[in-house]
Amino acid sequence: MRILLYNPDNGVTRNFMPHLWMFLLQALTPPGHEVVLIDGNAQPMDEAGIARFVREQNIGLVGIGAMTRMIAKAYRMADAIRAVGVPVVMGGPHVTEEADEALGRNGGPRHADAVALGEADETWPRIVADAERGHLKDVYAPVDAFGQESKPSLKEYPAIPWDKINLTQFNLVPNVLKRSLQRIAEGWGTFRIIPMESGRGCPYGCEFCTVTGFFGDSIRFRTNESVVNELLLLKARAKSEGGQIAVFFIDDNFAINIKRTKSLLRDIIAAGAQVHWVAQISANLLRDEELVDLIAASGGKWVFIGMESIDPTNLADVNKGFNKPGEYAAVLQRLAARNVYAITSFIFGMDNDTVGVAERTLKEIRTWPAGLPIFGLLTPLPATPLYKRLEAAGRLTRPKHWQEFIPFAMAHTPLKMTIAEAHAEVREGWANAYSPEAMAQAVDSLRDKPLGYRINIFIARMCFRGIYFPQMGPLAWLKLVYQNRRTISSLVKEGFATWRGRPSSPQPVAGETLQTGVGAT
Ligand code: B12
Ligand code: SF4
Repeated sequence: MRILLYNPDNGVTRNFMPHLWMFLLQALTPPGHEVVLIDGNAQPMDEAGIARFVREQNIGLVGIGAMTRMIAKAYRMADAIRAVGVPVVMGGPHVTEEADEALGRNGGPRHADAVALGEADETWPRIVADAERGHLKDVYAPVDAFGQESKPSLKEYPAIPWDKINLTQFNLVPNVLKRSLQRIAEGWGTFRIIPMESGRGCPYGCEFCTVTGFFGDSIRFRTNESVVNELLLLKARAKSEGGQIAVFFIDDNFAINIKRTKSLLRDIIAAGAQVHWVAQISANLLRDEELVDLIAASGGKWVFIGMESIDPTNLADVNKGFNKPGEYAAVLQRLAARNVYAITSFIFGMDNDTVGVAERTLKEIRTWPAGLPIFGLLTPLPATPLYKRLEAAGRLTRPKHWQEFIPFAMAHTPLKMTIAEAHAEVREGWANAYSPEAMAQAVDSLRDKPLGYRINIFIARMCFRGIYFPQMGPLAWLKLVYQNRRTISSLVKEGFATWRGRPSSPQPVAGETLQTGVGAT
């Protein structure tokens, strides 16, 4: 049977990274089937396109996975596929919580022939077998022979054949530049960010988060050996292609067991398996100097930190009191001292937020080492404790917000400001953190570092800005380049000087803007 695994686009940005579930289920598919992957972020498709594809390619089963924000698109695509007679099974966090919606049991239309609840590592082979016999069940739950919930241990993790998988759709280097960039240094003809997990689960139970409910609070890890082997495979592939690879450890909290993380990082170093990597780690776990040393030595470049708020009352409200705003600066400095930088994530619209929260947060951020701040709104995702609390209090303004997804729009009323005010705060956060002046300031704050670091932060910031400000077409990019022309020309000049062998003292970037700049780091 030919199986299509499809992940819908998020409708806002081009995702920088493919979704792991597709590769994992492909690797877990019993022999004798062919699995085709399409990520809508990299290969946009509409309803007619996918219906044509499944017919022409003789697809016998389609698996669709989606987060809440993509579910409306996922349902539309599923409807189009089912209309041409091909069965659809859906999985992932949204349908796990809203299975009745996907199966049309709550009064709405049916979108899926079957739903896989929770982690599908062990149910997927059963689903494929049932589909082949034409006997799909409505619901597949991860339970053992006694009907008890069973979670994959991850000790027997499948080897994802990264050396053979066709990754063309996930190359971040534009086609026109591929050839020339292939010749630079060790080669930049391809650049891919690959998702990898080393473990699952987070016991912290933050109120707005799906993870503790979905993966459970039992934390499970792969063996160090299987992670190291996967890294070595990816490294070898990048080398053979004259390209680059970076890994995103998608674990919810990569250092949740510090002892284990240290042992993994030591094994990565010992095996020479270092690649540049990014991981999500909560701020409280980054107090450990030895851990941060190992992060840097094993290739860690960026750490995603869910800071959420600089207000302890807000943090306590969402059960994230383990975050201590007073130590954010020290954590970021500890990382920056090892050339590791942070993606700092903030949520506005929390119950203790008032007008001015963006500026108060930006003021703090400006005192920290340069990084990549991101701003979002408190969102009641289905089945989270937050959803239940707001629903019980009658505060949900769009209880089924996912049915008509609107990016950066609240679905409930905050307590101390209006929805419109919360939206304005998010806009102010993005506009100020990614203004040409702030970009110049970030680049300049790294003036004592080699040029590569400054180019890196500049490019990363240009891309991150796109999470909020649509910059999909060439025109949008040209405008952005024009706005940041001073910083760019300064980086280019310095690059030329370095290339021609002249020792160049790092130049202040965009001198005048610095004087009016956004604060000092
Ligand atoms: C990596 C990641 C991202 C990446 C992007 C995704 C990517 N390219 O991989 C980044 C960092 C960009 C990201 C961003 C966001 N993310 Co995110 N992300 C994750 C994270 C940490 C890992 C995902 C993953 O690969 N997990 C490992 C795989 C193996 O698990 P899985 O995807 O759930 O798949 C298993 C099952 O669900 C099932 N399954 C999944 N799909 C399918 C399909 C079929 C057919 C079947 C049978 C089974 C099946 O089988 C798999 C194996 O067991 C998860 C948390 C988590 N631990 O899952 C959050 C998570 C998915 N993200 C979440 C959210 C909310 C977001 C954001 C909206 C946050 C924000 N406010 O901006 C953004 C928006 C993303 C976008 N642009 O659309 C939520 C989603 C909750 C929900 N109900 O939708 C999660 C669960 C975290 C949370 N805090 O609650 N994210
Ligand atoms: S620490 Fe992160 S992954 Fe864990 S519950 Fe909180 S938000 Fe979710």
